[in-house]
Amino acid sequence: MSLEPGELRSRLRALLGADGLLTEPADLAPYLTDHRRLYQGAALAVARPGSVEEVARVLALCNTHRVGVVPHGGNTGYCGGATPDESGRQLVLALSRLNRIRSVDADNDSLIAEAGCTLARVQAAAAAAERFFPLSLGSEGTCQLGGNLSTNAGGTNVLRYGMARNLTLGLEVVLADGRILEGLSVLRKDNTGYDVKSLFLGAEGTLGVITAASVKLFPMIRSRASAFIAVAGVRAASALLTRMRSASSDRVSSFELIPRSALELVLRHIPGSTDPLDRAYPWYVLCELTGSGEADGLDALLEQSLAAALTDGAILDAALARSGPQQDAFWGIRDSIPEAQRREGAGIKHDIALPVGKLADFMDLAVAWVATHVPEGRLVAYGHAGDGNLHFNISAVTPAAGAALLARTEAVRRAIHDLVRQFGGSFSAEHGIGRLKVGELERYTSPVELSLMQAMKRVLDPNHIMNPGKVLRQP
Ligand code: 2HG
Ligand code: ZN
Repeated sequence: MSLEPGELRSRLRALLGADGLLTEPADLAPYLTDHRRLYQGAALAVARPGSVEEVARVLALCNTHRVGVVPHGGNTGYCGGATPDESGRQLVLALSRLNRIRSVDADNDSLIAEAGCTLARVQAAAAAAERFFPLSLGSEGTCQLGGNLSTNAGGTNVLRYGMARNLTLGLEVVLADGRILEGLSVLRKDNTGYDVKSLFLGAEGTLGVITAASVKLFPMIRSRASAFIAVAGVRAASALLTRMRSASSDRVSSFELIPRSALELVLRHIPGSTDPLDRAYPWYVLCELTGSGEADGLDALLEQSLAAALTDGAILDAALARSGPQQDAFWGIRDSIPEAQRREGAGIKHDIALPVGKLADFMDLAVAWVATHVPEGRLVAYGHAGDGNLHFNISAVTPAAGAALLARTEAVRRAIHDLVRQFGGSFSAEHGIGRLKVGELERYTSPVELSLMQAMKRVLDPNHIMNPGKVLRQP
């Protein structure tokens, strides 16, 4: 029952009004490529529904006529999950007009927001009610809640609060056939059958479109103590994590590992950045303790713990942030690593997770492997070490080495991911699968689990219209 593209566009225009449908090439352009510019797609049009009912009508129409639909949030993903394919026959479904905070319930510590709200807006709405929404990522000013939930985003507070999935109480989802699943529960306890919402978290829009969510809030953060700490290596960093968690009554909320190579990229490419310490060290940790009381004494606690660690030789040096701007400067370094690496030139990215206790053993082997097998590359492995997630990235040693490095991408990826598997790790910790890692999912997922995923796809999207070719290969 395929419709000719012009006819489909006029039906969509009738459903959404002229403002709700973009068809001009210049208007479509920003929706057709991903943040990393890995993919350049084409599309029939971009639908911009202004209500859940409009999303439902668009999906029902597309389902009837077998038109692929690609949900699109803030377009900050790393795996091409929000980019249409090259056929020009898919419809991009932008959620940005669904951008209301529907309610904030401070007594229940919950908030209901629509998918197109930026993450920063959700955080601000929580803060306005003196509450804290802990999901936090470098792209929070641009990324949207729907995308965060659809990719089960992680970020820098996972250690204390968990990933997007752990912060979700309920979802409103439009299914492929246009039915609306109204599941905006704000309950923390609700054992009534299967956890259906869980299917849509991390499904990257392949099973339905998340249009709104109820999420958990927490007591407002009123004190923060941060330090930029030099350590000898990953083993020392892991030991420091254990030590800091016990010493602080588990108030470590972020524990980010930064190698010297990453700090050097930031110093080279990000204007205004400065080295927090007065000499170079091989590895650093950005550690932050947070608390809900004004006078939690976190600065003193951090200072004393680090002084003891220095005396014991557990760390090499540390700079404590003495003010908000100093904390922002530490976070500025951490958050600008991806941009600095992009400015440096060609690189290969891996988003891996390992059991925290195996991180150092893994790194011993992986660092040696890169040094031996990838002479064109310099390792820039950084990230959320507190929860075992490293961005095991490799930058070209010189601009001239870029092409040779990229030519090895597949072989390097295979070697690193095979090693990750040997250590019981994951080849995609927080960036998802999108289009980029469909082959990896097939390689590293057990046949039983993969067949369950395919079965769920068949039940929820029998006509394969939902984000076709993402997560699972098109049959
Ligand atoms: C981060 O932690 C992001 O900064 C991006 O997840 C990681 O660029 C990357 O590889
Ligand atoms: Zn990350």
